[in-house]
Parts: sequence; C-alpha cells; structure tokens
Amino acid sequence: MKRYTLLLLSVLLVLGLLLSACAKATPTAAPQPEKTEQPQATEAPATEVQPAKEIVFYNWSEYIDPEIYTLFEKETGIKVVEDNFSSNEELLAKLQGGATGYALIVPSDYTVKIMIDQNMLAPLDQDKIPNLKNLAERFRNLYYDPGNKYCIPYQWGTTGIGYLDGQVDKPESWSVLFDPDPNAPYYGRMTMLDDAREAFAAALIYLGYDANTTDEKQLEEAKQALIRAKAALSGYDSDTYEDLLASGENLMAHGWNGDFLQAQEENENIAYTIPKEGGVIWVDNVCIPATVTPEQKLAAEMFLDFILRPDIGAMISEFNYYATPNKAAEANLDADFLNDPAVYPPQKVLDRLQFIKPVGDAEANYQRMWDEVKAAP
Ligand code: N2P
Repeated sequence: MKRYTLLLLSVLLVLGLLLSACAKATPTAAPQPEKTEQPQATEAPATEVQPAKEIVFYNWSEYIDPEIYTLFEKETGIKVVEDNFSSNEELLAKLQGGATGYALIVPSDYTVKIMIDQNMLAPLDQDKIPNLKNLAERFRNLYYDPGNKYCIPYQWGTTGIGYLDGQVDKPESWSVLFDPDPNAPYYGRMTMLDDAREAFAAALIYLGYDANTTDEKQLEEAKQALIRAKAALSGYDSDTYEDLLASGENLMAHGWNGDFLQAQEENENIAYTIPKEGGVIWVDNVCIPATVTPEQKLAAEMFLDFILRPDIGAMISEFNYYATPNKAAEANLDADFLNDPAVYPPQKVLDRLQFIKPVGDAEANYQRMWDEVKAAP
C-alpha cells in the first residue's frame, strides 16, 4: 500500500514538473525583461501591420494611366503590378478557381453583388480611406454595395456602337449587327465584345426585351440574333477592338464608350453612339478580394485612397475617357470633357439605358447559350 502511495506521489511530481515546463515553453512574441514579479503576458502585443511592398492590380486593359503607379510608388514605396482580364465572367472564374495574390480587382456593379453574396470580397477599413469623402453622393449607396462597405466606384460608362464616321452611316439601330446587310461596307468588318452578358444585353435590347430576362424563349431569340450577327463579324474582342477601328481594319464595333474616345487620339473619325433601342450603363468598382493578407490589404487601401485624390481621379479620366464618380476630381477636368454627351449622356439617353443585373440560376443559361453562339458556324 505504502509503495503505491509513493509511486502515485512520484507520478504526480513528474506530471507537475512536465506541466510547469510546458507553461514556460509557451512562446511570447516579444522578449520580456527578467522581472519575475510581473504578471506574464498571455497575449502577444499587437504588432502594427506594415503595408506590402508590392501588390497586384487585376484590371481591365488600358483602364489606368501607368504614371499613377509611378507616383504612388514614389510616395509610398509600394510597387503596383498590373494584370488584365477581359470580362466580369473571366475575373469571377479566375477568383473562383482559387487564384490568390491579387490585392485589387475591378468588377462591374452586378459582379460586385455576386462576389459579396459569395463572401469573395474583404470589407474595407474606411478609416484608411479618408478620400472616400470625394466620391459623389449618388455613388455611395448603389444597390450592389450600399455605404461602399466593399468597393470604391472607379469609373462609369455605357455600351453602344463605335464606327468610322465618313466610311459608314451612323448606326441608328442595333439592326446593323443583328440583321446585317451583306452588301453594307461594314459587313465582315465589325466586332462584338467577347462578353456573354454584354452580347446578350445588346441582342435583348434590340428585340425590345429586358437586358436581364430569364425567359428562355426570349433568350433563345436573342441567341438566334447573335448567331445572325456572327456572320457579319470579323471576331469577338474586348481589348483591341478600338485599335482595329483606328487603323481602319474594321468599320464598326460593339463596345464601351471610353475605349472609342481613347482611340480618337489616333483616328479622329471614330464616333460613338447608343442606338435608338438603348444600351447598357455600368459602374466599375475597385475592390479587395477576401484572400488578401493584412499587409496586402493595407497597401491596397492606401492605393484606393490615392486614386480617390482629386488630381489622381482626374488623371484616370484624362487617360481612359470614362466618367468619374469622384466629385472632387471634376474641378481638375476640362469643361469639354465634362460636357461631352458621349461621356456624360443626357437624360433622354440615360432613360434608354439598362444595368446588367445578377440573374441567379439563369446565369448558367446565359453561359450555355453564349457557348452555343460561339460554337455556331
Ligand atoms: C476598359 C474597359 C472598360 C470596362 N478598357 C468596361 N466595364
């Protein structure tokens, strides 16, 4: 009996020693001065996050003046590297496929909504972005991100038709694409955006339907219209179509207003119009993917604050010819730009524009039918 008690005591002793050794081995982040009377810190003191030295900006092509990166790096020491995508669907698929490393992305309105709903975005620390105050009031409570919790509106614009004035008549209707005249000079010298939702929106608007319909019969009709257009196209293109107009290789293109206005620098005969049936209006936004590290997030927020400055906001529009949601930047922009109806459409045109919206499960139908259009002879 006595022996058992002794054994039990020694077991307890060994256990006790082991436990106290473990407690001492618990790491504390900062070395503590050797003062035994001081209570042991149970948590590491919060070390301040330092911004990442380099971040990757996943953006549409030709959407930002590269000089802005130089200025930002001079001021902060942070290097911004750019990578490009051509459609919201490409951006979404890339991130859903597990791509990490992007600190900033530029989804359009409806894609912001999809990304927020799928927890793909990191909420902004607005204290780090004091220049948010420069944003025009009407861009602060958009349906897809009320209060700018996740994103900063970057630029906004419209989708219509660009053409070479003098070589083709002004396209009054989307019929130039969807019921093309084989004898017209532009036949075979046109492009459409390589973008499922934009392409369907154009066809649906031409047919007089809602750009976000989920009615399969209407979608089927739009698909047939897109297949008719295909015969008259030289290709689908979202990145170089404006250059192909500027060079005279093509005569007409479905595309975004600012891209055509940018290309006017090379060819002043480029014109832009929204056909009588209407077109698409959109707001692009800069957001931070949920997968960022705290260091990348801080650097990204510093960049967001930088581009919200009035002078930088103006540089963005001067480069890409898109309208700015940055109210304070307007003071630095030419009156000619601010009064250009191709950039800031008058109310009667705005009334004919539709936003692309998330369509839930019907998204898959759009995608399938777009694949069928692409596969059609
Ligand atoms: C810039 C493309 C504009 C983005 N080249 C359209 N959402």
